[in-house]
Amino acid sequence: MSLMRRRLVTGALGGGAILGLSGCDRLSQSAGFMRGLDSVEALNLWLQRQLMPRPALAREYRPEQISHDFRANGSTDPDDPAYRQLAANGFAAWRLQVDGLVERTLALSLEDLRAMPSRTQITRHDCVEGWSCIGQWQGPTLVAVLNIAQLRPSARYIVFHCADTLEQTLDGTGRYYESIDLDDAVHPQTILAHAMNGAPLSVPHGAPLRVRIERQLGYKMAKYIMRIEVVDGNGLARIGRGRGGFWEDRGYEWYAGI
Ligand SMILES: Nc1nc2c(c(=O)[nH]1)N[C@H]1C(S)=C(S)[C@@H](COP(=O)(O)O)O[C@H]1N2
Ligand SMILES: [Mo]
Repeated sequence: MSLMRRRLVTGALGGGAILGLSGCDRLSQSAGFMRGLDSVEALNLWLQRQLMPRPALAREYRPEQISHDFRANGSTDPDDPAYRQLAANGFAAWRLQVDGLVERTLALSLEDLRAMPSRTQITRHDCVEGWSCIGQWQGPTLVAVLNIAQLRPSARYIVFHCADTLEQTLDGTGRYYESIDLDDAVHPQTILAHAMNGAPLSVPHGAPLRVRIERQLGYKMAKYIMRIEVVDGNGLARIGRGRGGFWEDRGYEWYAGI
């Protein structure tokens, strides 16, 4: 079966992680193939919504089901100097910037975020590489933070800008970033997690803050978040290489439904 067919079928069955899409570090596509992917991706998204509408809530698990050893993946110890300096001081000087199409730009400290009402959820993390781990996550909902900033009417996507550079490139497009639509942004399980398994989020898992988007694959769940940018319907084209995320820029699907 061709890769494109396989993407369609796995997407339609909703089993992308289980049926084995290529690993994060293995997939690289030519520009020509990427253009071909757009229509397939649109069809895949359509099929997924027709046959497998996004479930209202992702499954939540019991405390005894939490994985003893939650694997860390991708960047696990960013060496970017600004990040290292923040980490060395316990992220006291770190601020979450919230800007773009908002009425009020924000600069929230870790204390600000910890003081907000939070949600705690035990969920399964599915990596596109084919492994899964169950963990407990705690933090304010993304929508609560967005409501403080107040979205402008033209807002369509939420972009997470991260501290880590996963690939060294001359133009800076090797920095990790991700994006989601407003449907996922306002979802009750979409949280900005500052704690994992009852402890402050560790550096391997994205300290000081990472997002949880429980109906999508692991690569959507940006770690080391520095800035949340709200953009309009054309906004993703202006960021990175224009496809809405570090891995999307390298061939992965933007909507990574499980
Ligand atoms: N900033 C950043 N976020 C990231 C990544 C990364 O390399 N950098 N890797 C992604 C991938 S592919 C996965 S599977 C998860 C891994 O999260 P974990 O390290 O907590 O297991 O983070 C995602 N978010
Ligand atoms: Mo992943």
